[in-house]
Amino acid sequence: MGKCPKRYTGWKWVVVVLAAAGLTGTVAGCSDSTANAPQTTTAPVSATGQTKTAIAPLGTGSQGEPKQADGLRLLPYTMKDGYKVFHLTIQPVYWQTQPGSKPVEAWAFNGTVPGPEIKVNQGDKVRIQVTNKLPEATSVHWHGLDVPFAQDGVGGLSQPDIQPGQTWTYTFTVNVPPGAYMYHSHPMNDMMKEETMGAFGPFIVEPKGTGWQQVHPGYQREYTLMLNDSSQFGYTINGLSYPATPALPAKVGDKVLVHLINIGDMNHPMHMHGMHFQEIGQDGYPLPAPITMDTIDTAPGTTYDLSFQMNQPGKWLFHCHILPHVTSGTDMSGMITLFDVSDNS
Ligand SMILES: [Cu+2]
Repeated sequence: MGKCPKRYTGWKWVVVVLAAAGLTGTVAGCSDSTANAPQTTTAPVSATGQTKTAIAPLGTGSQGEPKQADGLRLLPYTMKDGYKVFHLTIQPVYWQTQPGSKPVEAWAFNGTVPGPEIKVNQGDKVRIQVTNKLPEATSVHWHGLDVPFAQDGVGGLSQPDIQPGQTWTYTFTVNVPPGAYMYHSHPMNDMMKEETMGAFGPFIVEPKGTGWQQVHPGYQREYTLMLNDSSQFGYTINGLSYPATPALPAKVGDKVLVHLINIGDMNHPMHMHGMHFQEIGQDGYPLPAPITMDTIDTAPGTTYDLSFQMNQPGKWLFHCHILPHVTSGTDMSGMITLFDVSDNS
């Protein structure tokens, strides 16, 4: 018997995806007797044996954060005592990877997969309040941000787990270079399940300064793309499967900064059509010299900062080059997005 891919509620949809991706052998050969069980929206039973709380209806859970061109929502903050104060709530919601697809359960920060984008400036003092509305304990790790140990977010090690109904506050100074980072749950137990269910989000550090143009001299646009291969959602970019992934607008002549983050369990070599790009940073830190390429092999847990010079009009695909990650039967699907570059004339 083969090893079953781990599935939670929404498993039937996952089986369909695997079948469409030509991976039916994995499913057929697995020893999970639930593979043919009737479809259910009943909640999984937590590690403590308790059934979970209700799942928020589809499209709810967001706190009204503005949606950006890359599909991510931007987390607002308030200023208090010199700190940028953010609030995240993690709770069960329904999520669709494309319109019309079966809603599957997600354990999402502020109702979205990925969670909302946190953007700060280098040197900022931040306070992030995390409210746990999951049926089980959680915590949040600030991946790559080099925070003090007590703020590292490892439940049972650097802090007690945040129990259901509790709010925990993280406080730290952003002392890493401008670039791409992320946050994800990191409890003592069930870390794999929580991340599989969507408990992650991007954390972008901008240079010091105010105003986008001031902190990004020479750039016209900035996007963040978070790759995931969770068994719950399939192969996605920013929680969506092509063709639902947003077409990223640009004009000929634009220089575009892209923060590329792999929160999956697999490598994804991302290939760009029509032009080369430069890798300028990795794990938030600048490279000694940019590397010019048209394909970047992204590793789990790793982030990349890329610079694109849009020099031709067209709808230029940017996609994983592992074909089962970008096809569904005969159609393109999954880990694909595109830059929609219009003529500047
Ligand atoms: Cu891939």
